[in-house]
Amino acid sequence: MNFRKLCVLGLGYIGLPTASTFAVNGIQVLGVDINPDIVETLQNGNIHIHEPGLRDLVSHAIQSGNFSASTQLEEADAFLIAVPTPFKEHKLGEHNGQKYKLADMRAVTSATEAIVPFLRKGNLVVLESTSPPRTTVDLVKPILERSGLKAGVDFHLCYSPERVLPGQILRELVENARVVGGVTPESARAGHDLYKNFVKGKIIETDATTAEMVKIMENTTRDVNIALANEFSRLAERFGVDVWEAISLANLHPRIHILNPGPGVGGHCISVDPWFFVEGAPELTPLIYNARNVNDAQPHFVVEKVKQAFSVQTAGLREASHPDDRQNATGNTLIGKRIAALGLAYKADVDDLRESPAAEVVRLLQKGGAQVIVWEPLKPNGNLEGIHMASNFDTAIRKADAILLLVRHTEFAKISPQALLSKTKARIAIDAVNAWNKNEWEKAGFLLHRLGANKS
Ligand code: SAJ
Repeated sequence: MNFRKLCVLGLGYIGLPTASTFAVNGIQVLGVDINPDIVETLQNGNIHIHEPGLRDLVSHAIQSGNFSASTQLEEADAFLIAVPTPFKEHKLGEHNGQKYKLADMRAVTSATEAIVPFLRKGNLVVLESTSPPRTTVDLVKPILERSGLKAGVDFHLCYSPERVLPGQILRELVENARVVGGVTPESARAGHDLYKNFVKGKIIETDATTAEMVKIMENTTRDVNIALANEFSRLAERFGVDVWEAISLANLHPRIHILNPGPGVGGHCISVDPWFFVEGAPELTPLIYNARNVNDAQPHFVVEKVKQAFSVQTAGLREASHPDDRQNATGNTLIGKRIAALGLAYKADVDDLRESPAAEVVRLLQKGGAQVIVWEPLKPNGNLEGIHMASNFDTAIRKADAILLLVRHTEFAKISPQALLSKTKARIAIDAVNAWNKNEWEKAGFLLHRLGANKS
């Protein structure tokens, strides 16, 4: 099948890179977003997202004459839906007393409804938004069929998950293998033909529900494995072991690859998608459910580490070498303490603050009585309710009692403790992401506490 014109619904982290990539590969693309500010920003030649290379790509797309943005759809050969599927803010599901989060499918529903008046015989519709299994056949298909046309007969319908890693989206979009699941084999073939315009990785055809499940399985696997690493960090502290050393040694085994512990799992994918399985089958998903809860609880563990750092300082110790020291850290140690938190993004070297575990740590510290100032170099004007952002690094650290590293941004990993001495009164540092070298920091005169390490 040949596609001359494509409508991309949703111009966010996935929609905009995908739309521009199609445009620079010769397809005429209309990018549609319900947010007029985003459309205006793009029409003025700016972008609203930080992603390496995206600014250049979008301007090439615009210069090619193939890309335009609008709040209104038009007829096209293909429609691609890339809108968010977050979870519901105020409603939880429950199974045997265990609460779980529910997918909020309103954006997918209204994007699909918006296509109906423009749908024509021979069109292709692709859903890319990560969605609970069976969304394509049970939600999207019936809505599109309100047009009077039949999916798989009059028009093609596919699910194709995006699998790109924020920070490397442009490269992975082209190079990663692409799974295209059709409601019929012909639909999958049509999806294949669309993506082959730019995908260099393999394009594999399957059915729509398998493609949906593949995507959630990928992110669930990562979530469960991170939960395991986070649990190892807790165990290592209990047993007086440095988890980072232990992980690097375990990973010498040819079939073991343990991920990194940290302040928790954030972002709009890995902390959300596993709930789609739990929602679909709560009685079949105890492991997935518990892993989610382990990761959601990890910010509390970081807060305990901070409390411990202050109480150890009071006791005149270096890193607590016995588990009891940890338990002795009282809830009062945070009151009145000034903490400079470095990083607010959900992970290293991105500017995305959504579902950020760093923000959760900051909120918990504040709840505990600490005054926290945050410096996020990739989003200096970021605005999260109740969180005090510094205007620069020096202001954040100047009057701090402790410096807490929450995100492993490259520029934070490069910080020289020696150079900090004259800029801050803090002599306690807490590293939740294993970016700083203990010897180096202690040589400079700091007490460095690392998550997952109580080794003296
Ligand atoms: N994290 C850890 N330890 C690790 C790795 C990550 O604590 O060892 C944390 C990160 O700091 C972050 C969270 O997990 O808070 C998620 O980060 P990530 O880099 O694992 O993943 P995302 O959410 O940026 O992107 C994922 C990717 N999925 C997989 O790697 C299986 C990406 O390929 C997907 O396209 C994306 O989700 C998505 O859109 O679903």
